Amino acid sequence: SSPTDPETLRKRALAALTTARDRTALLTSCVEDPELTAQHSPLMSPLVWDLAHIGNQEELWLLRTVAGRDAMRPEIDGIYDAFEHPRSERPSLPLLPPAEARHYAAEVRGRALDVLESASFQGTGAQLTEAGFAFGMIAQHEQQHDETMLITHQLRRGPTALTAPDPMPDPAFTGPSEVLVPGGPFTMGTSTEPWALDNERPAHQRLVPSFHIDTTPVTNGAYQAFMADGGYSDPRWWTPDGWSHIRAHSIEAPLFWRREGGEWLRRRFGVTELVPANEPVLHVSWYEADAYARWAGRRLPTEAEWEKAARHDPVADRSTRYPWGDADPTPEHANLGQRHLRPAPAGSYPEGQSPLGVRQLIGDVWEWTSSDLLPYPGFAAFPYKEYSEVFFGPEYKVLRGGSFAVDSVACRGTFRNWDYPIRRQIFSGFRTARDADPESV
Ligand code: AVJ
Ligand code: FE
Repeated sequence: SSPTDPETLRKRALAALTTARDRTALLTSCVEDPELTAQHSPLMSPLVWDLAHIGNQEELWLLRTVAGRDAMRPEIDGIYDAFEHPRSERPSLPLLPPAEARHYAAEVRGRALDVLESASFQGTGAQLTEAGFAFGMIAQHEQQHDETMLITHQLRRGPTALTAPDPMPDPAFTGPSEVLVPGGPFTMGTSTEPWALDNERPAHQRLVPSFHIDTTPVTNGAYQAFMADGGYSDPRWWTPDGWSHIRAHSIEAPLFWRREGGEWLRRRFGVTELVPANEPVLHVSWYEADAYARWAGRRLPTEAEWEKAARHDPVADRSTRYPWGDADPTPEHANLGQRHLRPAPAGSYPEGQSPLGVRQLIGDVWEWTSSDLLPYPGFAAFPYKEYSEVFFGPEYKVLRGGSFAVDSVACRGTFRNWDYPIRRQIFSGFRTARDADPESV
């Protein structure tokens, strides 16, 4: 549940910031310095840009805005402003070299922890520090970049730099393939989660008609059936934009897959392996997810359907923070936090299932929804328009539920992620849904 007493929140903020920095340190020390400044993909920043950008955002919000300090290095702000330079151009900027970037981020962190120690989390006019929000926001920002940096590692060529144990397999899942979510209103979004970001707010009622949703994310095995049935060469399954995109780029399989000797292989963090049939499919675009669903005679869930499946407790008739209730995630609930560098087999994590039995809504793979990223009724940009507001509109599709690569501080039933429908270097998968038959309601 969500604590409100200042000392608990202060400890929580310290732990969240420390966890994030440990992960950042690992992601930026497991390769040699030249690998930090290299461009591994035009889709991504050099790792050393993420590192100093993490420090720069922390300086901007915790030192300058919360504590009213002067800029430490005003001349670097432009370089680390994500809106000034597209990712593809960042390698040619005069970036702080690795040692300087580490030093800058560490210096900011030292001062930020002093600010945290003395910050008042209550009082009038302290909207940014209320319940430790600014500190939680900065921990979430760093963790989001830690996921981004893990994507850069996945795109990187050469031998693996990161290893982690595989998820412990649960007994193979044998339950029903879909679950009926009865129609009716539910509470979407939140007004009480202390560190929820602006786009998750406020809580509001949504009427969601009855629908069925897959019990687990769509697996590689199911996706291969779509491929074997000629899914990538049949325009019936694709939106016009999706069809022209896969044709123009000769896309015939998920990213990182390759066919060899009649088998599908994939490259995962520098290692090539057989595609595991029972694992949720990963590295598919919204176009691919949408086409698969149409081929299967189904559709992607709307964002509201996804959140109702993940949060609505039909017995208590209220929305919970997570599918399993209000308790913070543990390793028994979900595959989060880069503990594993892959999704767990479909049907894993029985302790993390929803009251209706839907599994793996949190963790494993980000799930594409059919919805555009739009503000909730009553939305107010906070603390800056560039976090969410500038992205609202039909260009971006919403992803929900988090992946194995996201930390629990940046993952909850209300958390919203978004990307262009062509993107697939992200840790994206999906599940499908369908309208309920009138008789079953
Ligand atoms: C919400 C994941 C789309 O990575 O562009 C990081 C998060 N915002 N720094 C992104 C973010 C500012 C954002 N996503
Ligand atoms: Fe950022």
